[in-house]
Amino acid sequence: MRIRSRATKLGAVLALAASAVAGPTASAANPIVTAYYTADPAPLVVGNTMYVYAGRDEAPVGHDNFLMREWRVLSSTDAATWTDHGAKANIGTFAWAGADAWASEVEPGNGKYYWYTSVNGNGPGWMDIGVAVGDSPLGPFRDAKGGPLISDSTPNSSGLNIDPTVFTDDDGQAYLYWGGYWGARAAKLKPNMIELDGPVVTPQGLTDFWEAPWMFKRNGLYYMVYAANDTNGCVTSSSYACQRYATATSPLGPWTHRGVVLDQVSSTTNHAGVVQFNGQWYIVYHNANAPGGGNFRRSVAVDLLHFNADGTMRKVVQTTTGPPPNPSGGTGTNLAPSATASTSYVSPWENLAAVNNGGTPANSADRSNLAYGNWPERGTQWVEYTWPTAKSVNRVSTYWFDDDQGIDLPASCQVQYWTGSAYAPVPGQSACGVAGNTSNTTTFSAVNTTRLRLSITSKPDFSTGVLEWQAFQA
Ligand code: FUB
Repeated sequence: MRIRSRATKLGAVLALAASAVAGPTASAANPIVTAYYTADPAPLVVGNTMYVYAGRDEAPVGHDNFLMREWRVLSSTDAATWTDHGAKANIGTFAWAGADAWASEVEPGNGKYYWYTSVNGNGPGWMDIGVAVGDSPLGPFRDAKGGPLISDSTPNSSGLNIDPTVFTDDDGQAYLYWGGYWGARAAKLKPNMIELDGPVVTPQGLTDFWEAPWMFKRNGLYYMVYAANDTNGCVTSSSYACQRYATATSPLGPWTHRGVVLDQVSSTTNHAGVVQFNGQWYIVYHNANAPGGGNFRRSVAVDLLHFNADGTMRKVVQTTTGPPPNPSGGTGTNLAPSATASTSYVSPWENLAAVNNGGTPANSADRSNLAYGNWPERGTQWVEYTWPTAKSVNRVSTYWFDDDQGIDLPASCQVQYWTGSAYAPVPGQSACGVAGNTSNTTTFSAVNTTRLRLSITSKPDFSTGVLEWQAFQA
């Protein structure tokens, strides 16, 4: 958010129709939508689907301010091709609001979906946080409260009450973070998800926080990604912003700043959300890259996000291609971490733990999350997962190791399962891909088994290796 003057209120209730027709957007590239402009994306995974909730930038060319009146929904089952569901909420959703459908986020709770929005209320002050509720990720959504959840009159609220992010911990406690103008704020939510439970606190350690917080948890560690606009390694001009991040061992902090995860983008504002989908982490953000784009005509992009073994995040590579398709066709649950791995052979200096330690390799030579290799063995070798009880599996994803020395990409591979008396190829399997620098997905008819095996055949004169092997629940 760069505009510091109060935006013009659009007056009484805008009975905005849920404009624009829902339909396939079918983009497998960044930006994911070019038919219109989108901003402030908030991803949410429900079952096999990733939803992205985003505001719509309607500013005409030359209009030097935000013009935003509705929030839209897109969805994907592979994080590459997107379906446009149109506008599912707008300023008219909140009878007490008048303008500025700014950043929002949807959070499940009580079997419903709560859509927390930045919106310009008609009362005193400027921006407020409203909350709508719906019975499904696509709504229909209605005002859940009949007034703002956060406003300028909320004790200890931010200098600019925008950009809500809601995170629900494993114990069911939901936390609201929000804020702009360098003022991050946090509060617990009551189980009804529409009232604060306790005071508004000022989180500590979010170094150079400017706006746009996004909270998530990975391997027991809390992460906060947020926009900063400092010139201490973030941006060269504070008109722009990067995404810094911090981690904490408890949901209200204190936070430890970890660095920049997303550099400056082509729009002045920088707003991102992070989500895990089908075993892969993604960052969803906006830029000005669509034709005719600009600071008030932004567009949503999706790219892969990679973690190091110590939990730090690697800087995002901003692409125009977007991520490769990551099809679901199952629950999306990766069963590999709960399996015991075994192998026909592992080199003493390599590590079988690599295959199911949850690493997200940056390329096939990336040993930062360990590597499994079977040099000097050649021919057919295998790695296997064993579960104490039978699992229903219908998809695997393999990231091959290639050290550019004795270990090379395999000549071929096959997925097999234990039938109870023998190993057999999983039925109906798609090609067992052997490409480097990517995840190779193989789908098959679901098998119910306690043992799944990846049979790997090397090229002549080479051994083989694996950086990560995921097995997904059907
Ligand atoms: O889209 C309006 C504002 O710009 C958002 O609320 C901020 O996060 C920034 O992206």
